[in-house]
Amino acid sequence: MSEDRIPYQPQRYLPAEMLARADAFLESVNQRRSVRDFSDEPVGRQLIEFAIQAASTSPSGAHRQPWKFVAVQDPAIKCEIRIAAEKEERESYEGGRMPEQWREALTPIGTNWQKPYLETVPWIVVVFEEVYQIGHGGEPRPNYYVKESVGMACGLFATALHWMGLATLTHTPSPMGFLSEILERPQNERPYVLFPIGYAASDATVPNLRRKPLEDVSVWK
Ligand code: IYR
Repeated sequence: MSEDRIPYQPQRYLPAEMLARADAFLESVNQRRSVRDFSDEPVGRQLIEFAIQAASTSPSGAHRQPWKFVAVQDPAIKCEIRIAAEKEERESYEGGRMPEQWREALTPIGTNWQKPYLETVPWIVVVFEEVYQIGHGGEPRPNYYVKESVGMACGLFATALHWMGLATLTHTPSPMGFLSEILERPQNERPYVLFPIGYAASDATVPNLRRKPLEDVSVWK
């Protein structure tokens, strides 16, 4: 039974130490950028395992942990994913599925339907949301706040990768149904987001964007 309770005494720091830690963390995460130019340099499986474990510490509705991280290293599967993703993306960008206003919003990001990085990267991790659980007798069992839970886990995942010096991109080829087929996932799992993971290429560039300052993203009462 999970009615068990155990003591919890998280680490406390002196006020000055708290500020220094806050500053160091912000300094680090503020250097994270979404990368689309990757190196094909290999990345050890252990690093991906650590990132998945870090992500899986996320809070979740009723502690259902409604996520599955599918880590792909096999070049044949990466190739299949690229072909299927580009087919959908081409239809979105050029087949009129993406409204003009949306395409305009993406102009500064410089994206198009081509996704060569899906084959360059040493790893692709596709995150699936577990829409419902399947009980021991095969019966469906509801999960709660699935999108919120998986979203938070994905934020932790991207942060963990950045912390260890890897680059990634939050990629949502749309629609993503093909990922369930290629990766042979069960009915109760739905693709949520795809992370290409590797080192940034030595000549990688990113758009010169600015982050909203504190006063634009906060309200104080
Ligand atoms: N899924 C497409 C389009 C795209 C959408 C948003 I919102 C972005 O911030 C970036 C891209 C793609 O991956 O290209």
